[in-house]
Amino acid sequence: MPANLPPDYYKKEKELQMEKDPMRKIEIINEMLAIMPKHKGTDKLQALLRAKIAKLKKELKRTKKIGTRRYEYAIPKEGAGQVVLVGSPNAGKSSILKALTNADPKIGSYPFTTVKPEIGMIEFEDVRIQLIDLPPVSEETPGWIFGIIRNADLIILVIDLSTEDPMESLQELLDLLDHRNLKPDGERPGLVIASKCDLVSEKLFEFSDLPVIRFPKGSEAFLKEKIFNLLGIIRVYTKKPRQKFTKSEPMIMKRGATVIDAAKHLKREFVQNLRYARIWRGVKKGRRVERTFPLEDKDIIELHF
Ligand SMILES: Nc1nc2c(ncn2[C@@H]2O[C@H](COP(=O)(O)OP(=O)(O)OP(=O)(O)O)[C@@H](O)[C@H]2O)c(=O)[nH]1
Ligand SMILES: [Mg+2]
Repeated sequence: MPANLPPDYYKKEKELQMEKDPMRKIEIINEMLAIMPKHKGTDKLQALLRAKIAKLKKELKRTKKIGTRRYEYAIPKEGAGQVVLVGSPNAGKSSILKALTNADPKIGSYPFTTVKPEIGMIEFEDVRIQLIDLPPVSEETPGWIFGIIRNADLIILVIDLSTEDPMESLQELLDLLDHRNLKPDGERPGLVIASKCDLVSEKLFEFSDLPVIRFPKGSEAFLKEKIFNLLGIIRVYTKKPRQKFTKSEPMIMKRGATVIDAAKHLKREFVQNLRYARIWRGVKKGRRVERTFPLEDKDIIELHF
């Protein structure tokens, strides 16, 4: 990190991390650019921030397009994945958003407390995952809410265990999604959270198709890890040949990605020149691998062109 950035810059950087509104994000990045001293040492950082602005603008445009064309609405994706909380009124969705993120949604003991999507960021180790809390869904739910579900990478179905027939509620929810071609599948996986398990003593209900977990107080870390795993992503770190590895932000890739995919991610124009990679996995010594070698979460790679 360059040492010559003024303290105000870091303040803005923090503000940016917490901000959810893409329009405001663009404003903050512009303010960061204005504060930053302009010289060779900050060239890279300036380019990075400009690229961030371009990406945010593109996403905003895409969101608007989807909104007008299909009467659907998407929330710009942020972080390593986008996860939505779907469930009946009063099921405990907003409580989950509050427990897992920095968001502070309204929680009420009456149904239909949430009237618009609320967004928070889950921090899991060194990745951030976007979590969206939705108003409750039913047959009357407007189409744009289903548009948000369609855009998500993982659907969490929240079922209140203290209700009379949680299995039936789950089936109703699945039917509702199925009618809109939104049933969780390999492309868009699903997880069932059985909420309010402190109110009932029975064992967890069985549901064979989807993973089901309870969410008692104190199990936030477990749930975060589960969400990360279900997103089907891996983190890959890079190091430069003959230099010591210093941990920086990981590349987020789909599970099953290979060395060549990582090279494409990093230096698309030089991919054809990639000869081989060296890889560090766990405590093992670095070893040479071919271009088609499949990567795993937390691999460190060194590309040789
Ligand atoms: N005992 C208990 N109560 C819970 C739990 N989770 C949520 N609640 C209560 O259930 C009620 C509804 O919680 P919310 O998180 O607002 O539920 P929601 O699904 O967001 O509700 P809507 O926005 O109306 O759809 C509140 O009174 C919460 O305090 C839990 O794990 N245990
Ligand atoms: Mg709510």
